[in-house]
Amino acid sequence: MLLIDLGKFSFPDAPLLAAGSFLKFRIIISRFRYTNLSLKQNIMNKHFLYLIIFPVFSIATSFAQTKAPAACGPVPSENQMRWQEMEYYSFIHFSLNTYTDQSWGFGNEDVKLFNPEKSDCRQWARICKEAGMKGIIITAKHHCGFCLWPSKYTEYSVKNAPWKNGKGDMVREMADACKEYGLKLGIYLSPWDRNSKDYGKPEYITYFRNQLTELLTNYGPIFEVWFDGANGGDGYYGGANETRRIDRTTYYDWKNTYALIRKLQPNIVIWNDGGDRGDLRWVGTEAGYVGETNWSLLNNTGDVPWEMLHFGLENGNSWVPAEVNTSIRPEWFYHPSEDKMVKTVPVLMESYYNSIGRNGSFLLNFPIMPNGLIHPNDEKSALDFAKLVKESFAKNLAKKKNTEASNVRGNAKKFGAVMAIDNNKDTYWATDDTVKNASLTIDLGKPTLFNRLLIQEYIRLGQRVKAFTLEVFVDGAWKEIAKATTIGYKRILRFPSVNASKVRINIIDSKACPVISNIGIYDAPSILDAPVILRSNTGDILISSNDIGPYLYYTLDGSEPTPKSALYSGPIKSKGKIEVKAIACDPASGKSSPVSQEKFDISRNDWKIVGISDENTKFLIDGNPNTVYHQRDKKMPIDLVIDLGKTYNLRGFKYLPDQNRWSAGIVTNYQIYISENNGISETNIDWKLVSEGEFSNIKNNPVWQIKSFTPINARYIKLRALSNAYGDDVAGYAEIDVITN
Ligand code: FUL
Repeated sequence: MLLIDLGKFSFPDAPLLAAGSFLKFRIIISRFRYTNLSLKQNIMNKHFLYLIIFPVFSIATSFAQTKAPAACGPVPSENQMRWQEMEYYSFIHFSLNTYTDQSWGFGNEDVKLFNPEKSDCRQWARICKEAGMKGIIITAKHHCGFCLWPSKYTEYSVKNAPWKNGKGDMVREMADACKEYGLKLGIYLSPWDRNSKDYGKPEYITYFRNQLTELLTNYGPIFEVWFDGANGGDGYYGGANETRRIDRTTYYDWKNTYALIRKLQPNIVIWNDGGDRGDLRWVGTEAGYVGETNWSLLNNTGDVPWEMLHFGLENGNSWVPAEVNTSIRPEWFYHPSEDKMVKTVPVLMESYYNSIGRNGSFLLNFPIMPNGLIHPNDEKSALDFAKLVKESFAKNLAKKKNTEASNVRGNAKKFGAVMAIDNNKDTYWATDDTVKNASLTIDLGKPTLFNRLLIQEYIRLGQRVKAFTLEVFVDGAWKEIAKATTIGYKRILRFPSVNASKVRINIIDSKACPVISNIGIYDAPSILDAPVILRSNTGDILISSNDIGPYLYYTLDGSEPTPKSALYSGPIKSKGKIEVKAIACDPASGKSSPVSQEKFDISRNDWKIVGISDENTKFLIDGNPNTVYHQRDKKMPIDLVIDLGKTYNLRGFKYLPDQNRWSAGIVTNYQIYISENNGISETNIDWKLVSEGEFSNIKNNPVWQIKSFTPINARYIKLRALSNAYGDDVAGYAEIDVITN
């Protein structure tokens, strides 16, 4: 038998095919073994055999090495793939709540309230299109049960509203506008219906499916259906006015409901934060971000705790990617009080990087005003945000640059490093099967400024990468500037601008050989908003910026800061009165932000909240506007007494109300008392009223409230809350401060 020296051939991954080929060759060669031939003839035959075997073998092995990698774990369906590539789309929240200033309707709100005299779905579609979105999901029915389309199965719909004399159909108008603007249409249909008399009974499931059938049959292709997780509780329920609880995992019989949906709309994706696993998952927060580590996997059965929603499940057995939903305002429905609370471009940009930039999609909500339009503030923010995204990713600096990889699958051209920068989403750089640790280097040709890395896996073969680093070549040496975990469909890393001639991406851990379909290097404009200046109760001055990259410069003597001023590198110790001014500067362009400025009075280090043992009182004076202390255990008027630690000559008082989305206890009417008395017992402090009145417009504009009074010596102050913006017995404080003479 003729044995072939396998050492002459390289089988880097010992692929099965090659092993199989080897067996076949042994069989062929055995057949050529003629024992009765002369030695010369045998030698000739042997040479002849090598001549045949070499080419055949080479073809076989190279075929083995250039086969695409096998899928790693679950992969997306075509519907999920199509959805993932949409990346950015909108929610529209519009219902009777819009007219009652509520978040959730009870189900008994009068249909006659619905009369959007200027309603224009084309305005919504135009804004979404101009904002770069690819679709719109409309709240066809929210929890109150009111239907934006004339459903055959209920009277609680637009057909009984004054709008268009009951002849209107908002879902139809939305569908037509989407078509006109080239957007896809999605439907939000609340499973919970606080109007329906049947909610909680088996009959409701028929009603729910009938409505789904109407929506998924009459309005053309629907890309996504959205089933809210809020299910059951109190409600009107046809006049019963009671609490109805359901088991959201079983009540809706999702299995059969899903079958109906897929029959009616085969190309749809199902979002469900309730029962059976849908095609997409919630990320566990409505604040607009998903975990830095984000696997597009979950298990297809079992509970999904918060961590799984937020980070996915590395070894999950089902492809369930993340959709990041948030509203452009604090609330989902329109409230006039939020007209000045529309998210700014830096805040939206943050959500962009923490959703699309973290392997998720971005679902941004527009609340519709009672007149039926999107508010101009919301439009402006969304369009300015779109402009910045466009500018940030306008020019891929890696395009057409020389690229090489430490390993290329089978040394095959079609898996070469260049496939990651060829702007073709269907080609990719891949390594041999055993190589899970590999680098790709892009030579930019000359020192080039950049601050963003965009990287994508070819997820049709599963999500693989567990960790990677980014190095840059500066001044003749490699320097690591970023380290991250998962990639998935798309990952964007932000870092301060660097001026480097080469970029190296190191995949340092992967579930299987990495398969990278796209890499981009960008120089995004810095977001140069005036920095935020805070002082903690220990006196530390903290300066922060909305972007990763700009340098922060400050002064403490009231002078204007410039890039020659002190560079902020961490908390600055301070005592007593101080004025801080700061700017953010982009080192690359040299541009500066507007100046921000804060005046701080005495340090609050020695302050004590008198008579309250709750440790959350620290939030009153921690210098952080986002932390709040609420007094909830007393009836109005509610007193808050502070011992300043020693006597000061006071001339004013400052109050910052709760800044959070579900703000509570915004004090509207107040009295301020002071006392010089050193007695700590609340009863023997001898109080003097120094200021009283209202914090006007505080609910609509919850900024610092400053009240001055005639200077007076005092060690104790008392803020008496007489009423709050909601008429209940809560007093909330983000910060309290005093002004000394
Ligand atoms: C939540 C709902 O309860 C809100 O009202 C809103 O519709 C949001 C998108 O989902 O869970």
